[in-house]
Amino acid sequence: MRPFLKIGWGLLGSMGLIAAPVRADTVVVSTSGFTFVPADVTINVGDSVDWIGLEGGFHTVAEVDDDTSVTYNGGFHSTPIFADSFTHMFNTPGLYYYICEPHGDFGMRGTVMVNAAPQTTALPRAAW
Ligand SMILES: [Cu+2]
Repeated sequence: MRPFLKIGWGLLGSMGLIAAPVRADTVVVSTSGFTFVPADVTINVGDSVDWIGLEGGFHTVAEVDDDTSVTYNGGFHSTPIFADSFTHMFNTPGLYYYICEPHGDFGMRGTVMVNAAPQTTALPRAAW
């Protein structure tokens, strides 16, 4: 690439006109006793949460409506029920609450905060 072009692209990038590619991440949540660790995570749209340590279904992951509910609401749910781990990709921003069904009454619950995708700026047409 010619030096002028390198400077040109670098200038556009430094002006915030070129957005870096957004990479999907996976956050791992494990279990310790009757708690999820960490219980509350924050991710971006398109990221996944991988729950591990479900001990063959001894613990489960089931979405509920709020931080007091212990009733599965039809959202994400660990499958198969006897799994050791469960991964779910979040494609809609929002705050999600979940419980471990056998231990929800013991306070085994957590949240996933899903932030909207960062704004990207369209590359303007070249003026030269
Ligand atoms: Cu549990």
